Amino acid sequence: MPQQVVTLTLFDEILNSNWMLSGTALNEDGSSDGIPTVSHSGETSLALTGEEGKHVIFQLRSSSQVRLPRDRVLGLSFWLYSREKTLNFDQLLVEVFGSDKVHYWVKGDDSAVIGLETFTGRRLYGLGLNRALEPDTWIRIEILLDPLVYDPNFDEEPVEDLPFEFVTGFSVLFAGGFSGTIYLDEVQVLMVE
Ligand SMILES: [Ca+2]
Repeated sequence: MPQQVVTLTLFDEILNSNWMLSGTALNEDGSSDGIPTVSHSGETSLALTGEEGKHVIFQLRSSSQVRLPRDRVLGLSFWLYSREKTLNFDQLLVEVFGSDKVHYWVKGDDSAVIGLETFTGRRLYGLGLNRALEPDTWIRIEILLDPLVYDPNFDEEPVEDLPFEFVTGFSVLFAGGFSGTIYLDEVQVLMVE
């Protein structure tokens, strides 16, 4: 029998209560004052504003009702949009965080780190996307963990296997040259039942 894929939605109109957000790409007061509201579905999306180095981290809370065992997590998906500027796929990096100790995100959890500062990172051009994201265009990004390896232009050593127990979070990082606002909508974890 084929495996049933289930999706857990982290953000569509609001952030799912199992998750929290932190990071320098969020608006300071959490409001969207001055930032146009756009959405792929519903009324809103998550606006991220910044330039190189700014980021957001989706963190699974210790009180989370769900757990994300690595062997059941297929990956992540979200819709991505830039209203005014072209976004090149080397200008955004996605990192996945995992733990061998606990099922939730803990700052500085290095139980699953194998000698590298960050767990794993992949620029979007590493996802088979080979052209820039044009302004005013939504595109669905899907990041599957199994084929995920270190971006050779970001980290030096490719790691084919990601040996950890739980997925605990992920981050989206402005990686180079882009400054402005991007939007994420329908942010989901893809799992097998
Ligand atoms: Ca939405």
